[in-house]
Amino acid sequence: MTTKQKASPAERARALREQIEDANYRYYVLDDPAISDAEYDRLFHGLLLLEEEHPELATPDSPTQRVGASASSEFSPYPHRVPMLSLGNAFDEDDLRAFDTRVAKLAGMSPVYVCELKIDGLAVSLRYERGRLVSGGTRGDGAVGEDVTPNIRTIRTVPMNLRDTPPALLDVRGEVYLSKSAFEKLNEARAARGEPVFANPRNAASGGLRQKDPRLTAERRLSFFAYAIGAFEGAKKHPPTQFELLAYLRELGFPVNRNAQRCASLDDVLAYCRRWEAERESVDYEIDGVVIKVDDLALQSELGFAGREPRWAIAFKFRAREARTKLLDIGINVSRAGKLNPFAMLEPVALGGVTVERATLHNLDDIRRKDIRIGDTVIVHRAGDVIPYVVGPVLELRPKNARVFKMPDKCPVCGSAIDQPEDDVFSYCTNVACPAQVTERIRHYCSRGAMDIEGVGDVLANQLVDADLCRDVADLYDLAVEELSELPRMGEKSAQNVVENIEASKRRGLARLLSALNIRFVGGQNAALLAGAFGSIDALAAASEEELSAIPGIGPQIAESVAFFFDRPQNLKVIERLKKHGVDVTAPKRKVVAAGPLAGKTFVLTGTLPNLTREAASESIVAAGGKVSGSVSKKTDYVVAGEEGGSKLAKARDLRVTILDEGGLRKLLGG
Ligand code: 3BA
Repeated sequence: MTTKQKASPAERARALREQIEDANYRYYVLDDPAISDAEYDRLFHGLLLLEEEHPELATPDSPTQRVGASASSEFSPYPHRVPMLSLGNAFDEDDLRAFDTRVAKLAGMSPVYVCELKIDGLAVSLRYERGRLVSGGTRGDGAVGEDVTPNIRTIRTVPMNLRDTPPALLDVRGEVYLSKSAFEKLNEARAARGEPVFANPRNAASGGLRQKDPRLTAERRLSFFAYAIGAFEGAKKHPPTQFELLAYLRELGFPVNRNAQRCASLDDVLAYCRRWEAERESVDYEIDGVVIKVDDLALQSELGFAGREPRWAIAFKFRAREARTKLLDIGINVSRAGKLNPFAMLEPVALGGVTVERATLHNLDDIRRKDIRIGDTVIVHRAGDVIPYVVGPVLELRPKNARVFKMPDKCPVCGSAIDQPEDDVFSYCTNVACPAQVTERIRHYCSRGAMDIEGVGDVLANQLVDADLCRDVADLYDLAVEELSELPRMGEKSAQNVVENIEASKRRGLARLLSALNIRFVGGQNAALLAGAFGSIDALAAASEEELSAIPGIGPQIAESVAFFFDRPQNLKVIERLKKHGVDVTAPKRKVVAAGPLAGKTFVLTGTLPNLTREAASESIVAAGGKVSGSVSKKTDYVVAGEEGGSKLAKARDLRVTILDEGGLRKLLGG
């Protein structure tokens, strides 16, 4: 998007207009945007500035002179009796402060606002005559949209007939959107049929609304939220405020978002924006910001418009979570389980406040399904602190020399053969002694939640494997100070410390040892359950799959994996050597109270509790007859949440599951 340095203002304006027109066309007509909203805003503002500096360049056909784009010819025009406005944007708190100052100055006072979530969908206008839905159209350029009446009728949450005493004529405005869950289902079904998947719910909704065949629209399961009115004639009551207007729309039978809030001050507005930017994942629809409106409708009309934008409303835009960048190459990571994980090596790109240059690519299947090629421009998504992932390629920007990725047939670390199990989307290195696996296993064994051997992290684990001092975790207990101190950057003193820490790890007990051994599906919680149920590693190793899955909280998948682990001679050999070294392989056996106070209750743990470790918490729950599960569902009775409980906490709120803190759990446990 660079314009030549020496270009004249007129040339720059022409170039910008061309790019904007093209983007509009792709966005509105083809439904296939080629640039991000942020890029579009940049172009648009560039042109606005240029035209401000050189007013002679602001021709009547400039995109700045209108909003949106011309309607595509496939649908009949849908003229709006009252124009549909557009919203100015605020990108940070300063922009919001400036908005508030402007409004306060014009109004002569500091007004009350209403904050609404900005649903990331498509604005539509629905016409009701004497309470009956007669037509519906898209916003289009604000003056004329497209008539999509048959498609609107397929949206189940759009009322066909209004309740109460409806006005003679009513245009209701709102957002057509696709819920995240409906979007996922839709994409799964499309993938299963070998059809291309949608990049986001908005594109899927937009495509759905503009289907020629309404049956195809119906399949998309679109939804609707009402938030404004246009024409409004012959009504008994006229709500005096935006907040009451929302309540009125709800009374008439429209779905209205429940999270709208009155804010008496700018500080409240800022707090609302901050809160929802942090909690945007907690609702089942995409939101891309907050719309802030002056509450008093009389004051709204006093404030009026500037061009197409109301002076009484503004959209606060959340920070982007998606960006486009170039996929430079695809690398392979070998995990401690030998799993080959492809990852994207990207041209560094700023996204949500950090620079992203690596992203997850899930697996080969996913790469194929999305048709991601090396050299492609790709969309990268980053939600919260989760590792960024590649959404998909931007096909129209694919260079001729883009390369299809091939999984290597040899392990990139040790050169051994690769196994691709038939019912698995992942490939595995078949060499249990693969240094990548050994290094990762040693690092994990020594990590804080496992045997907690301070001093053995990434670096030392690598050195130990490279110097052939360790081939498995049992070798750790043979390490001598002299050997260690010969390693680069390792002094006598630190070598001494490491050996002492390794010695201390012998007393961690069975639960920690099990979670350190890298058994599939056995993390801290399951390790604690198994240790408490069997009391020693020998008893556990001797248990059959049936005996294992009889333990409360241990499902068939975990049981199978544990039995498999103890079936393998190499693993038993390592355990024998750990025992010889004096590693404690026992645990206090738990007395299970079948009819304990928590009998029949299912718990989910999330976040960090102030005093209890997760293992200790699940131990006590199970000892009291309860069950601990990994994910929140309708069957969950309690979620025990500590600090920073993320999506599980949100889901619990959504499903109205009782949420306890540590104190609440202690009370249930009886003291
Ligand atoms: N409120 C979008 N415009 C909105 C009525 C005004 C308005 C929006 C809004 C102009 C949302 C611009 C398109 C338009 C109806 C014009 C909202 C949302 N309010 N909650 C202030 O959730 N996306 N968008 N829509 N008229």
